Amino acid sequence: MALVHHFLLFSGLFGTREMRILILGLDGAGKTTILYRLQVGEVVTTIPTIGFNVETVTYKNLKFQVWDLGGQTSIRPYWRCYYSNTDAVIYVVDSSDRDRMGISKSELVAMLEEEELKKAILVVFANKQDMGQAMTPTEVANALGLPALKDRKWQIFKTSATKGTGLDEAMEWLVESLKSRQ
Ligand code: G3D
Ligand code: MG
Repeated sequence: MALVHHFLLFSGLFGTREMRILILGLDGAGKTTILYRLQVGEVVTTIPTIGFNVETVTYKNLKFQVWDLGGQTSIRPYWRCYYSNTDAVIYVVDSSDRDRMGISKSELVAMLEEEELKKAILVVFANKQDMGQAMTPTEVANALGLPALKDRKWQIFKTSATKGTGLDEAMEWLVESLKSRQ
């Protein structure tokens, strides 16, 4: 099933209520590539005065917002402006970046503690699976501490954003999960 078909499902299923999905992860994980892969509309980049990029794609009543985690701690409080009414978080990991897996975990853990994200469904994209040295989804899940998550609906998928593989399956799971939660 093509991605666009999933979004038709999304927009049909959830009526007029806006669905908000954050795509987060360390820089270089593949978030922007994934956003363009969704091919549902124009990507608008805004740079709030505080100086971090937020990329947004709006498709009907669906809103995807993307920014990089990690780096400066001083700008973190400003992320909160974007957390409200978040239905799902797509967390993107560069599976071949073993050195930064620990940072990726601590960023994820910190983010999941946000009150506004307590009910958000978590979909992890173990991205860059086309790279020879990529960790398997199970290895990524364990490195991120996913099995220990409490009161969180989550799933991990292997993806290659550049090859376009795995994205359909992941989005399909997300659609079904959001549907069953309505
Ligand atoms: P970000 O938005 O999370 O910071 P980007 O990440 O989408 O900008 O991707 C960072 C780099 O990784 C890009 O390469 C991009 O092409 C590459 N990339 C993204 N997804 C994959 C993937 O699944 N496999 C491989 N091999 N590369 C991927 P450049 O060279 O443009 O910086
Ligand atoms: Mg980017």
